[in-house]
Amino acid sequence: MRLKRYVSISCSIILIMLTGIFRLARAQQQTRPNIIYIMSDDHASKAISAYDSKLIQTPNIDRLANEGMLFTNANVTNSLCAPSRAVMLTGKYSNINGLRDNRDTFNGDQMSWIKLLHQDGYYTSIIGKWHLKTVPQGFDYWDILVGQGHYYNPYFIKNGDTTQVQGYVTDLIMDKALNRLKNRDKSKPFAMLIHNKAPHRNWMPDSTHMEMFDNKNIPLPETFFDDYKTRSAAAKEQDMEVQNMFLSNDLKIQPKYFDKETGTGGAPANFDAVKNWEGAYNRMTPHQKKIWDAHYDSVGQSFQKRNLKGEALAYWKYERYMKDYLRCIASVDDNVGRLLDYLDQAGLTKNTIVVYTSDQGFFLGEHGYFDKRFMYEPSLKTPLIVRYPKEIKPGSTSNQLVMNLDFAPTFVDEAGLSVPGDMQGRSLQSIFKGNVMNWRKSVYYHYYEYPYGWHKVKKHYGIKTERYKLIHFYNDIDAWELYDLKNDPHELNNLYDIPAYKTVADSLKRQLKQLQIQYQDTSFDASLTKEK
Ligand SMILES: [Ca+2]
Repeated sequence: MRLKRYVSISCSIILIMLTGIFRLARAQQQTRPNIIYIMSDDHASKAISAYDSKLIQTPNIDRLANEGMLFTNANVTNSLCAPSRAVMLTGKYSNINGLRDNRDTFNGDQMSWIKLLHQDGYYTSIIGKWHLKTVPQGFDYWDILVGQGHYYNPYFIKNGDTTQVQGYVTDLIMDKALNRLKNRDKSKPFAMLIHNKAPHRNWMPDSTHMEMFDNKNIPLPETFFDDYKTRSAAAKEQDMEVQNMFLSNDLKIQPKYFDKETGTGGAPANFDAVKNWEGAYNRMTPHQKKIWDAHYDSVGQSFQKRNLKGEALAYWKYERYMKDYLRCIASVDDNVGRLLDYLDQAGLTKNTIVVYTSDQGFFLGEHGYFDKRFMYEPSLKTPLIVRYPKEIKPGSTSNQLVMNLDFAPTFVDEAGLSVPGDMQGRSLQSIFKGNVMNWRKSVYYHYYEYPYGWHKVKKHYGIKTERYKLIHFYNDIDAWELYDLKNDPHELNNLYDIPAYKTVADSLKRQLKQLQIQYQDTSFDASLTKEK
């Protein structure tokens, strides 16, 4: 009798303990954070009012900053679309993940943070621009743009099937993301990547923003008419200048309003700008064209009448470029607002990490440039805002040297998993919580896309510390540049040949060598060879 009771009590205790363990496990499962990673394409920090309110107001992206953390010194490892995406997924530099420039194909068989979360029970999805050529792996659901994607009536590939969808790309991407969030497997935490095409070239606004900025003068950056004095040939020999933008493809002037193109557009020799523009224009439906023409025909007529030359033409191009670029961002911001409203309504705000970033920065006329690629600040730095109420104090700012290399380890860490030893970035969790002890003091950069492709920016690598930046351009040039970022934030004075800075340069060279060893980037050929 006694034994029976003893067994019965013991069983009850074990049952209670097991129930408790199961409950705890389920609670942990439910409290693992959801992750929404929004990445726009070519969105410079200066075009987000939380960073700088001179160009545009972005109240919805600013809301994320007000409720989360704004990073003022987030850097990319290789300022170009596809390489940046490969780094984000793998947490590894281009030399390790194998995608060095836009010609390369991503090896999807390698490990990524999304695969690790998927294997551990996350519902994973990606909507929007993919640009890695191979089929996305590690996603329960993928609905991606074909190639670079189009602003109007783009093609999407949904889990393998291609269809053209009528509408404006930024709205369509968010429509699809919201639809997927509503129809996801709700028993699991989720990780969703929302990748905008906007504000990538050729900057075609939607109908509701075409007149925005019509009566506004866009301030010209103080370095717009740069003479590249003191800098190496690299700064001068690029083909990145706003004054060389295409009238048709970039600035949407119909060919009937000009005799010939007034620039190279930074394009390879066989690129036909007019044909490309006509292709983009003819994607629109008759109704969309009518709205488009009602605005842009008068722009073309005005251009034809004015017969602009020299600096006046360069300034006109800058304003045309910037207005359309900013209008595309206005759509992005509206759609971020739709997402944040949904998260509130669905009760997901508290337990969801929301990231807003870009695949790199972008030149908005600094040094006379557009595009990216250079290790100079406007393209090296990328906007980064993270909201996660459980860890991040609202309205906080971090000026630490963080990188796009850090996304993969951060998401793995936040999901409660061990960060693989071969990921080269670091989890940002300690920074989210306000602890910046032992954070990195320098970042390493390496750009490869030369001489093929666009814009003729020479291959280069370099180191940036909190104070200085040292860059080495190589391949068919052997040129070093050194900047004091504190006294020369616009990077106009190359100090490399100044004797007083030799000690600084030598020290940076030693640190650069260490970073190349740390990131296993020592086997490339930095000699004066013309081939890759
Ligand atoms: Ca990009």
